[in-house]
Amino acid sequence: MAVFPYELDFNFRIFGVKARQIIDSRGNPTIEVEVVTEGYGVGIFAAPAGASRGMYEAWEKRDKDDKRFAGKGVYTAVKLVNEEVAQALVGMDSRKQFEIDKRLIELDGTPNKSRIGGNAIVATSMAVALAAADTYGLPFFKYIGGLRANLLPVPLMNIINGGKHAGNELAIQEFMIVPAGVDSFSDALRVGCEVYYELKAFLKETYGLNAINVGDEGGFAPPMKKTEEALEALVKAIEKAGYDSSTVAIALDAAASSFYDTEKKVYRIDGKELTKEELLSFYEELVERYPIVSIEDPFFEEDFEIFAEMTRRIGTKVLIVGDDLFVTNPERLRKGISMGAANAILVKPNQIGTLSETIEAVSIAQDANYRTIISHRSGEVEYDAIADLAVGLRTGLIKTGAPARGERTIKYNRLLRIEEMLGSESHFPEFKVFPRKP
Ligand code: 2PG
Ligand code: MG
Repeated sequence: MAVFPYELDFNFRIFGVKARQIIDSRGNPTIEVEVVTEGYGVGIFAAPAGASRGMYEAWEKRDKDDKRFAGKGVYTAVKLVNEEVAQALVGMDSRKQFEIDKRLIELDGTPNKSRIGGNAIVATSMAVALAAADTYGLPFFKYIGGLRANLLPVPLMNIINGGKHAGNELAIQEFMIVPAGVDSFSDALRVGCEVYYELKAFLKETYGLNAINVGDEGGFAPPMKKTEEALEALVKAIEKAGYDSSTVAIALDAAASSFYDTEKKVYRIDGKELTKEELLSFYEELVERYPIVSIEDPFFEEDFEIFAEMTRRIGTKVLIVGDDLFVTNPERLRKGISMGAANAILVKPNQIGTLSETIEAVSIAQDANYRTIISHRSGEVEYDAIADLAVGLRTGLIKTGAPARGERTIKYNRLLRIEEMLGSESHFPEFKVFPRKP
């Protein structure tokens, strides 16, 4: 096709942008944006929300002074999208994602997207991309990645919740299973579910009925106090399901900023106060004793140096993932790469606010041989686009909670459908997406 008609293809022009307030998986309001093109392509997306948010994330705009929804409403953000943002985007070419995101950033005019709100911007940015894909008649992962979009991700499934996601005393926020030693995504999901059932039975038997209540991401929130208790439970569940560490490994998200005392400069974990050096030794010990392949946010999000030290010491054995550390921000990621801090990045579109910047962060990471993990938030909405992003951007890894609760399963189920769509073209990463085989 010649270039000239491309520009003249008005089907892709944005015809309308409409925002509304809906609620997320915690019952909190969030903004949903719908974009329609002149060729009747429709894209719709809603901003998820974190509980353990990084300090440097794009600003989540909420109506603090409005009593409705206890000050958590997003009415102002909705109004801004329906008026200002809609006016700015209507008529633009929905395929020109980078131009559109630039326009959104300029329109906002603040360094952390606080005027219009990162939540409003991410919902708009993603909805535009989804509308363009729909106008083409392409599945979203194909629109994002074309023929290279054929790598299904290994799921990191959070089946024991602690930290800010649960009402228990576990300092570590997420205890995940990683069914990586299989040949396909569908097998990984099946194995993950089987371990989840066994964990439920084990917890009920050992800790009583209350132990099978679940936290924000659908993982169990048993009344445990110590890190090792949770790890032992995972190991038991994996064994009882008939697997070992050659099939199912373990990943942690410490979300350590949430148990760091910035004044005393200590980490409160397992009833102790640890210095960062002591905490590092504690992680080293855990990695020796358990089949741990990945540790996210092991330290406070300002301390790039200790991330670098940990990467030097055990980065060849385990993924060290920056989430609150990098907040999907290309600038913070570049700084981390230059210092050798971490060797993987958690990728959350709403942390940075636009799809373009998310893609940029993934590209920088991949070029630097950092692993990339597409991720949900603890407060989610029943949308599946991040599943497509994982395949489209070939991240090889996805983190989207327990294989339970609709706002999590919608992502897993989407990956099943993508795998089916790709058929024999689909690939699944080998265990070597992690630094070593456990
Ligand atoms: C995390 C996320 C998602 P939250 O820390 O990785 O699991 O939690 O959305 O609360 O920041
Ligand atoms: Mg995290």
